[in-house]
Amino acid sequence: MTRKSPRQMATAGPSAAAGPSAAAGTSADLVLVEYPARHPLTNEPIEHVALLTLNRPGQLNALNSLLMAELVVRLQELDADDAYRCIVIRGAGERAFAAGADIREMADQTPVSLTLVDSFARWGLIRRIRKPIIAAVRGFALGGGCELAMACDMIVAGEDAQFGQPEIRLGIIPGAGGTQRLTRAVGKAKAMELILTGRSISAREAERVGLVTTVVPAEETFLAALDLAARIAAQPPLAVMAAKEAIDRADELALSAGLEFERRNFFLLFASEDQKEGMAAFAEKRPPRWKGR
Ligand code: CO8
Repeated sequence: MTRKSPRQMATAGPSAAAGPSAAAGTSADLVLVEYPARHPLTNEPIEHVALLTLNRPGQLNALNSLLMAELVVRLQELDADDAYRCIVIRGAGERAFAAGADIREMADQTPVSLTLVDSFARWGLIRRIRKPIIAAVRGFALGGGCELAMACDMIVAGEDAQFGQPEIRLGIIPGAGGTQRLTRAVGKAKAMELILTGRSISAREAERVGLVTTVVPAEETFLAALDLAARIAAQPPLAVMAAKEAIDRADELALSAGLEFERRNFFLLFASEDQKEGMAAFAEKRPPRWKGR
């Protein structure tokens, strides 16, 4: 059953379901929520899938601190709600996922103000979300926008997507994981070229170098991301979480420690009802009914 917190009730109504709005008034408007996500053609709810829309289309969804704070709160709410098993993030409009951190907001910062506010700490909280997150990217995913897409677990890119870390052209460097995640995703040689020149790459090049999961015609991006989310949400949620956790360790641990981590998660899942159900359903030649326990 779908549970809604008062925050969710405030923005999950018909206006959110109808699609991104052009004007963002309150901080809640900066991230639109759809719980559950609805199929854009049939309007049918997509079971266990939630949709978040970055909603500053007039600024190409530039990530200001209010938007980032709202995004993290929404992700944490979804992570804590058993009704949702997979999350899709997209940008409002067709021009951008997000064209970076808000440059106007950043322009007058000092090392002291950045240290005191430490808004980048929020990015660490995104990493702790245990449910899979899919970025549906159309148009620009630049700077912080590219970093946000990379902080998600998978990227579904439209053919019109452009990925890049142009910070160097502003006299700075990526600050929310770009030098680390891009390097892990595409290797040092490519990451050096992209970050040191600020060049953007097309969706096809991003696919070639291993940055994105799949590339689809631009107008099918959202649908393809929802379809992927629905296929993941149909899997046993505990196993999905355990798999995500183990895959994430591949970037951080030595192979022997990563294998050990995987083995422990594997053993643990044999304590779940879903493991019994999955194997019984196989033997009985019927579809499994997952409980998430
Ligand atoms: N910040 C603020 N406003 C932006 C941003 C941005 N990053 N990107 C676009 N906008 C605004 C423009 O100012 C413009 O607003 P207005 O109409 O009020 O002038 C509106 O969006 C439309 O943009 P353009 O008119 O520029 O549209 P174009 O089609 O001509 O150009 C571009 C599109 C090429 C994407 C261009 O907008 C651009 O170069 N944007 C900046 C891209 C960039 O440099 N991104 C990196 C920013 S730095 C960064 O992300 C550091 C990350 C650090 C950590 C993250 C913490 C959150």
